[in-house]
Amino acid sequence: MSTQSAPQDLVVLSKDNGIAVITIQNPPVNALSPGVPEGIAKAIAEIKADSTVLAAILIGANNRFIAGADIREFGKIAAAGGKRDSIGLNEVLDVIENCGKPVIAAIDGHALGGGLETAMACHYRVAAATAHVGQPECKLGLIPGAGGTQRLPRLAGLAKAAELCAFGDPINAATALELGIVDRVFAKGEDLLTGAIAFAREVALTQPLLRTCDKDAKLADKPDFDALRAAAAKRSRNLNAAQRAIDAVEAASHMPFAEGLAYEQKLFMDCLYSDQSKALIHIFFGEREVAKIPGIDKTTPAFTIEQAAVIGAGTMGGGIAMCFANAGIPVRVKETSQEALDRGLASIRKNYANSVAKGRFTQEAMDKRLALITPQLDYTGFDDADIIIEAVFEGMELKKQIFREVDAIAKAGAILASNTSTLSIDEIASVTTRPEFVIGTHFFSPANVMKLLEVVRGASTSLAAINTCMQLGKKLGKVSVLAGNCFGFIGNRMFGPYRREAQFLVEEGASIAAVDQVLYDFGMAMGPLATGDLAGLDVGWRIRKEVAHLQKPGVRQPIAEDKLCEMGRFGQKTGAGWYVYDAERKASVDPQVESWVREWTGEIPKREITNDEILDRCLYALVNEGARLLEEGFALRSVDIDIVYLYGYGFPAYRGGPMKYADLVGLPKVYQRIKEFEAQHGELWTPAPLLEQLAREGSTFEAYSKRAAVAR
Ligand code: 3H9
Repeated sequence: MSTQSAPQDLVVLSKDNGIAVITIQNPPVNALSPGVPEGIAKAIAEIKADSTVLAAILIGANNRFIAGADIREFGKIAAAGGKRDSIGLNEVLDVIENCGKPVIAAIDGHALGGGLETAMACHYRVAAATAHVGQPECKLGLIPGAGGTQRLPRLAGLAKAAELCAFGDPINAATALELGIVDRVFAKGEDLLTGAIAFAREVALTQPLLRTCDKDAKLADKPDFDALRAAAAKRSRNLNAAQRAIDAVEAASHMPFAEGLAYEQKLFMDCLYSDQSKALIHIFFGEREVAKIPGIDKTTPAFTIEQAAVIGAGTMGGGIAMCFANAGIPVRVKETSQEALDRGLASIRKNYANSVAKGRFTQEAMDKRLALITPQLDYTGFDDADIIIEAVFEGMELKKQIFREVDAIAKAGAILASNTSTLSIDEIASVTTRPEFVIGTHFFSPANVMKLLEVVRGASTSLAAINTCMQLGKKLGKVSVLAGNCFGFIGNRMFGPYRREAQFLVEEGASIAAVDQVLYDFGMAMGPLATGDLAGLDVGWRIRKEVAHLQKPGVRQPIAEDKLCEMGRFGQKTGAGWYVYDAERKASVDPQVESWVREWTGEIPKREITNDEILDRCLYALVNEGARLLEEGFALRSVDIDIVYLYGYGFPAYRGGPMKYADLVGLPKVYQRIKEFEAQHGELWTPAPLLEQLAREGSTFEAYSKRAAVAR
């Protein structure tokens, strides 16, 4: 056997008995970074020239095929006006397809994006049973840019190709086989390379050599592309890439391959230059970055959570208990009365039963999950728990009382966590004998659904406790973000000014529906007032009463929500809040509310308010507070704030989160607008010093975060 390495050993070529093996070894995911396409092209040239080689296998090292283009390169390519450090992937795929000898892609792990495109340019594809393939580019605001929209329809048909490119979800090997994307799947335990070599001899060397670009049979069946575009618009609201991906697949239905490829390339480049793609790539890396905490590395201990306990079986407590049960972790749930306990358990059961009815999991799985939840009225077994999470309503005295009690019974090393959404972890920790094990684990409602876990570190919280909770979040299927201990932490501290402005706008004459619609059209999952109704207006009302002594006299406060709460209008749960709700919780505008607001705020002059003002006031209130949080160190990086808003507050991923959005708008512009608001509305709009500084420097929050990380 002979072995030869291509540039930097990213691609290794070996030959054995007439079969060449090209191995990509670019850890961790074998992305097509500069050097890899060149290495493949060089290996193919060598195979072509070597008359002893009859066929070639293309495989990835470490049981991974290719995770796609190197996403880190896209920013550089966009900034350089399309210039790349590497040869274009299309050129290399052309070389593979026209090799003249069969090339077989052997897929293990993932063949995603450019990875699947590379595989499709090969003459055959074989896969391990555990492999996945997909065109996830739209999740990065892109479309496939190396023939994916042209070759995939030729293998899987136009409709399936459009769906795979526009939704971006990977499929497993069995489905890929069914669709014709792969030609053979090996059973678990079979060696992929051995199987691929056998396939080469048995099939590839006995059949005429066919290129994917020539396979036109499946293009005859044309789906309704407009219906596909409508479905994509419903599933991925405002996502340009999903629409353009379908346009490109549609092109395959009426353009020759080369023309379709050129059309795809044009759309790909348009997407690459778009803000949506910059935002989504920021989110891709951000999701991974938030797990990186200065001071925590592989040597930092993390305790295994095998037993959990939750205090409170209300909406939050019940949801948190479900998170543990869903992850297979036994959990005790304590309430103070049988009635509250029964209510909490009934709600958990109903929730699970809904999931079974919708086919999300089986009755058997539901029974298993329920069996992991132990309802109780006392602290029995709490001394065995590795983590105890308090999830009672927002009242400092009650929380302190509970922490005194659990401190007395919890075992040494157990984590004592509070699900508080605003209150001081340090003050709570102060009543315990183990502040290093006291931490905030702020779940978002509904806790069993929302992906965010805000982990809040107190002044004394140990790195081990933080590490444990960050890892626990992962185990519970959450994205964990570390926040510092300030009022409202990251999410709710920013949410306050955001919702304050939404209310002020109504008090100044904007309609309730207009405020919500503008933010919804921007891409938020819900408008700010409707969100208040969903979460319960009483939650904020209770918190405002708790912290009333901290309010600065003479500074304007919103009035309407307190008044609505005094009337018993807490939102969806009472059938009325900003809106009125029918039995199915469908909202309608209640014209009375706007006239009440006019009455309650008679001294505030009413005026026409533009949609631009609604948007800027709500979003820049978020940004200004985010800038303070960043400067004060309560958020580690601007992307941490973005991820909190994405997974906790329904901020659209294609806007990148509030801080990335501001970076993309341009901080000088954001700063100018905030100065205008300051002139009109006073000190609530004083620009954050960091925003002022970065605007002056023409910099961004992202650049500041990178500088700060280097300095740490
Ligand atoms: C594309 O291909 C366009 C084409 O049409 C071609 C056009 C010309 N690039 O997720 P993990 C990093 S677009 C660069 O934790 P897992 C990741 O940041 C691309 N880096 O592992 C992380 O770094 P760090 C289409 C990448 O095992 C580390 O690798 N492809 C890339 O949980 C480990 O990642 C995609 O969108 C990349 N392509 O999951 C696939 N991928 O350690 C994107 C990962 O510093 N990737 N990294 O934090 C994935 O979905 C997952 O990484 C994967 C593995 C499922 C593959």
